[in-house]
Amino acid sequence: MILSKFVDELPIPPILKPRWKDQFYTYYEVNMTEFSQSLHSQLNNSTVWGYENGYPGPTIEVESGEKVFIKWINNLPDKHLFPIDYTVHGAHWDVPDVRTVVHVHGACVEWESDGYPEAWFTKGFKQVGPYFRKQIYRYDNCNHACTLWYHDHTIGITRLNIYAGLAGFYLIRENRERSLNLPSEKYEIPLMIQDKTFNEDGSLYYPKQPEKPIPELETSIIPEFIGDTILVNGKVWPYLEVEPRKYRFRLLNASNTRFYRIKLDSGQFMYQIATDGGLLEYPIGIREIMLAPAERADVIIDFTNLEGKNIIMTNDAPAPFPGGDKPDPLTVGQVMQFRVTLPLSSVDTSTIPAYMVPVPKIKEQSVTRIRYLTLNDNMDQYGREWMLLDNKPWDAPISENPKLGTTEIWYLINVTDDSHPIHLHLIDFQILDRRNFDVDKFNKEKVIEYTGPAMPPEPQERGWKDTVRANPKQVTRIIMEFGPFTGLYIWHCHILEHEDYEMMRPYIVIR
Ligand SMILES: [Cu+2]
Repeated sequence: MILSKFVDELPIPPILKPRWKDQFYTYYEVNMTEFSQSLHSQLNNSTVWGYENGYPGPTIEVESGEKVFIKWINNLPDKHLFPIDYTVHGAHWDVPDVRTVVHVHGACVEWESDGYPEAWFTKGFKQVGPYFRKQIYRYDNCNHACTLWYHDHTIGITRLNIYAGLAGFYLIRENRERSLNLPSEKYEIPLMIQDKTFNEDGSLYYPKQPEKPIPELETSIIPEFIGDTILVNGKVWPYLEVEPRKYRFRLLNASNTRFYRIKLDSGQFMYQIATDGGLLEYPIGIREIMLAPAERADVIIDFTNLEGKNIIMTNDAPAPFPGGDKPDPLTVGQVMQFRVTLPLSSVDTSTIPAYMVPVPKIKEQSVTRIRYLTLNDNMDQYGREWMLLDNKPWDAPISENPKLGTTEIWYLINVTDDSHPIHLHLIDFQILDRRNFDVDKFNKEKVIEYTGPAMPPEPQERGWKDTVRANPKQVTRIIMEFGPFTGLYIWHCHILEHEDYEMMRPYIVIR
């Protein structure tokens, strides 16, 4: 079934209203429910899951430093929308099918409120996972202004819960950013990009088995999910009417596996102003931007003098990345359309500033510990791909235990053929460099022999990051200071099919 492109308007998720707000703190309640929603006007409504009856969920907007409490409430039915593989870690027969736990991606947050994958809970908190600590999460929002997002993180079924619709934006604001006079209010729009596949009846499709089925299993996890349709903010190939002026877009790749290399078919520049962790030192003009799952980029697009033009946001990243097929330019090679059809409602006084905020480089001399961590590709007892971090499964004893306030460098040694977006909870890091190395020699002798020079991060990555593309046959080095909280966090690949099986590890920040 081929759906027409650019026939539905881009939805913009509403801003969530707090239940309580005073000078000391803010309190929200967020319900997770199942409902039906139109994802394209030529499709029957689809059954989805969402926060506050919306997919994507409502946007949560907070100030930097604001104390926020959120009660995440599971009001989902007992039956899952998608087939569960009970051989996957944490998703065995002994736990209920429908479990949830919410993680604010990129949040500086105490561990008990971070959404640890084994801190899941069911409807009415009737059953909870072994690491469940509290019903009401506390967020200190110690980040600077940035684009974060909240999403499900339940052990063994994250890929299914997010695919069902459990994701939304979480924006942190700050006067430092307001003073820059960037495009704001209705000229500031979040764009959550995802890929999905539909059944004829309009329901969402998620495979029960990989392309080469596993005969012993009724349902098996797949090595990656690649959808044949692109959605932005929960609409298939939407359009957005814009005024001939500057806009700020907060781009988020919330797909299971698909990477996007985004361009405008007008060939014009986008001005990137922020990375995962907030503003860059200065805007950079770019013609394309790469976004792996969970990566964000804030860009300003200037539609001035483009009255009457239609501009398509395109994608030419192979899927899976980088070894997969190039996207069909007529379908998944397109993301959405901008129509410069609205009259200019007032003079555009917003600016693209020459300088934004300091982004001090973390000094390599301050490092107290270096860790060498491999990204591995193994095979399980069914002959399936079994991707690991540091060659250890989720359940192996904790091996990464940084001390509070110390700085470490992690060498992400990728011996696989895929690019893996590696995400650390709690902290933001900086990318030092990437470097090709001899994989065969490493596999045999466990020594890194570089085969090329160290390559600095791309200009679009030279800010605070919480997710980094660790490319195949490269060593990617990141540097970070651990804090301000101690406790149990995780690091993982953000390809959801990898994270569920089982490219995810706990780490602990100790005193
Ligand atoms: Cu991965």
